[in-house]
Amino acid sequence: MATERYNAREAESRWQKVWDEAGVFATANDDPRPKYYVLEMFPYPSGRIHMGHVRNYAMGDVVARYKRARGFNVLHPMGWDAFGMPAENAAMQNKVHPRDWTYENIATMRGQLKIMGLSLDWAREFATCDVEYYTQQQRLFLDMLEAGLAYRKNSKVNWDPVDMTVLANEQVIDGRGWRSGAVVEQRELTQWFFKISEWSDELLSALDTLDRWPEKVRLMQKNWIGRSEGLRVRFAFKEAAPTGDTHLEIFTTRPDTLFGASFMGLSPDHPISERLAESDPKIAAFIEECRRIGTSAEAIETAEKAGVETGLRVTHPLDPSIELPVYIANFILMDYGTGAIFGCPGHDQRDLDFARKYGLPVRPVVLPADADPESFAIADEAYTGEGAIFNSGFLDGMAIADAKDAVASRLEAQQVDGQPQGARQVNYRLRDWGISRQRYWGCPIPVIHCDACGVVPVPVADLPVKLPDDIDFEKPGNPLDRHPTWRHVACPNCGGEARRETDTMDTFVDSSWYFARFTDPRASTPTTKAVADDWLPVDQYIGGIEHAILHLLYSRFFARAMCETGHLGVKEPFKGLFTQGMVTHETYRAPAGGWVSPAEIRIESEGEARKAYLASDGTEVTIGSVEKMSKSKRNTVDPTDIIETYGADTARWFMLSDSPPERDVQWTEDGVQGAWRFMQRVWRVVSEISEGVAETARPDSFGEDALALRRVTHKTCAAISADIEGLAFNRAVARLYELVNALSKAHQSGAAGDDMRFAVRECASYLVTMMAPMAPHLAEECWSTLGKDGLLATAAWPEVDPDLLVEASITLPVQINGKKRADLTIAREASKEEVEAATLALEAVQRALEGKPVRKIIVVPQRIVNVVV
Ligand code: ANZ
Ligand code: ZN
Repeated sequence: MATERYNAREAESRWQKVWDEAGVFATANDDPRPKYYVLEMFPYPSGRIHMGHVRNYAMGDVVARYKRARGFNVLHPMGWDAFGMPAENAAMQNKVHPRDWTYENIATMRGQLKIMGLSLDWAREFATCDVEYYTQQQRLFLDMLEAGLAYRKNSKVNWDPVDMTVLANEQVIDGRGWRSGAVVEQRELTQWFFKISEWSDELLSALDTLDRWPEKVRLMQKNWIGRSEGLRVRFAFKEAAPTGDTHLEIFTTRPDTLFGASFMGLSPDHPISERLAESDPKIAAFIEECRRIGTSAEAIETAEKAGVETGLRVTHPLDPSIELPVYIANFILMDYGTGAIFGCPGHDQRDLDFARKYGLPVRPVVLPADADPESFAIADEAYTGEGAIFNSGFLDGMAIADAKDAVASRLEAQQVDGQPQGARQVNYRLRDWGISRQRYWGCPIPVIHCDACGVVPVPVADLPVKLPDDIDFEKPGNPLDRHPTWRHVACPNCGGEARRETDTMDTFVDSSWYFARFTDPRASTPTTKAVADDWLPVDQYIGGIEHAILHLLYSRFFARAMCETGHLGVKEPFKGLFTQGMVTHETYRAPAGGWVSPAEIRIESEGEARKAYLASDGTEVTIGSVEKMSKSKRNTVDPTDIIETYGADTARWFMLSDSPPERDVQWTEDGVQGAWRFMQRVWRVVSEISEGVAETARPDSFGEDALALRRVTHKTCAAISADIEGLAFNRAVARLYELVNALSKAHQSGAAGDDMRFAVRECASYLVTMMAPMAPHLAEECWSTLGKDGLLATAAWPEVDPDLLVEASITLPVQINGKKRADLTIAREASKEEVEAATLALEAVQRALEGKPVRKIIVVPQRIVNVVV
């Protein structure tokens, strides 16, 4: 029985064509079956897909195919996150239009995805740079503008001097632009914002409902939103400030430490600081220096604490005999709280650093449980732990929480200038989302500036505001600004001369609602609300942890904004979230030190040792550490090469097999070959069975061997179903290896008889059905070889016979006087008498009884045996 080798390349393209022509992955919105929406984070069309994509999409495809087999109407779409800087950089470097560069990349990558055999509804594909898509995004913007969710304000911005654009705080990493790496500067500009702070509290509290999200992602979002409960306190100035203020208002989360205050601090951007600078050159110079460093949270964390005295003084609100000096300090942000603080060096590290530098008193007011109040002192580290309040008058002896409350109540009741001196307040770290970008390749913000009318929204009937095609990339900065005609338009309101907004939207906007657009991608409105509400939330979203904060938070905001503006009725876009690990590979270094790519080397095993040589000239190269695949280390493997050599199924299989999906997976040549050999083995076993084992009707009874095989088959099926539901793909794969072993053993035992023939055929058909989500082409080929009807891609998931899951024997714990002494394995159907007899016959029981007479044996059927002596 000579079986030919499985020719993956030939079979894969053949089945892809069959699926395509039969339209098996097209999804109808009016399908009556229950819905299931599975989505992988859509790719940026950078040029070619990488192994991370293969892993991500292989996982999503397993879920999609499995759910389809389980009778769901599955939505599994694909698109392109297509606006952004790289297209403009390519335009500048290679003189190619960003649009052409982008669409060419999309065409290449679409082709690469197609050879992976993903069960996608390609009819729903779109790119965010498609005019149809960004038209609808402009419409959403106009609705948000009307609802007060989009607004314009003057603000300090992070300016990337290389990319010549504004960056969101989140795009500044360690004081540098996330893309260019240039040191970010502060500039004052008028910018567009989305009012994400509208839902700070809800975005936080609703995290509790997202029980199918990784805990760490929820925690990251929680910290990002950064809710803190505190108190605003008004400190009276001894003499009014030059701004005329008689009080300095601060925000604190630690009112319990108020008696530990030793100075007041103002942000360099505080109005009082700015006024003082007008007449005090020293203060002016200090503020100037702070601006140079920047006031981003990152800059402030890293800079040495520094300040300058103002000469102003305030009185302590709880003890008028205490006076405190007012400093301007570089670590206080203007856009948090009130831009002013009281400094408590004993219990805040920044304040302590500051106090040490300027010789200010350090007075501890929280006493750790085991410390002595007489001798407890603060050295280099502020004490931020629990304890009892001391050195604090009426607060002495209180716990922190009680003291916070006591101070708040006292200051709320205390009046100054006819106003309460304290007011409880909840603060959030989350800032509104600045979306203005001074770039060409993005969605134009649809407003017009008119000298007479101000900011005028573009009327919906005039949409889209299309990007001009003729564009000059020779100079840095925003090409839309320099375009000779594009920006000049008539005011929609008064008809006078006016100018278009030349800012485009942050590309995070594009990816904040694409999941909703997929539900009806050709609609002439952003969504068809009823359709979107049927499909959303996405049941399973899969992507990288790098999007844990921004993309997911912005999407959650957008869903709420779209609810507010009538485009959606679902507030949480992603019910289930899974973040997959990365794909890693060994690194290789040439003698001269440069990185060498895996494609350029050959590995030889010499005994235990592995050595690597340049394929071109045999020079030995050093095998380095295993790292995330990256262009910089040149340790990438091109998915297309792998697929051409081994086939898509092998690549998919290996990606799913080796590690739990949330962990990193190391790509190795051996691993891929192992996966390939397994594909061949499955093909061989299934072909042999299809030729050598006749189709048999279900017999009335089964012999022991046939029954054993059927038990394995059905148990495996139940277990794999649970694995896939739990996204434990590697475990599902491991079970398939075992099932093939069992099948092949049963088949080779040569056991004949209808019962065995039936069991073997059943096992083979279950096997290929269960392999289909991971290795769909091979499974389809096997299905057809087995002579099955129709396409496996549309076949139902196999049924599990519950009777076959029941163990023939059962193991019961045996207790003697309530203490566990032994295990009893016995036939599940054994009678009470049989169980009693077998228990007493156990050697461990005999030993434990030490010859004592047994008073009673209690048998709880299928649970436990208790022997009483
Ligand atoms: C006194 C104090 C004593 C503070 C103490 C802390 C510890 P979170 O929890 O992150 O909200 N703060 C207030 N406004 C600030 C600003 N604009 N820039 C920099 N720091 C500011 O932080 C609130 C705490 O950060 C506040 O509580 C305040 O210092 C400081 F033992 O007040 B605290
Ligand atoms: Zn006008």
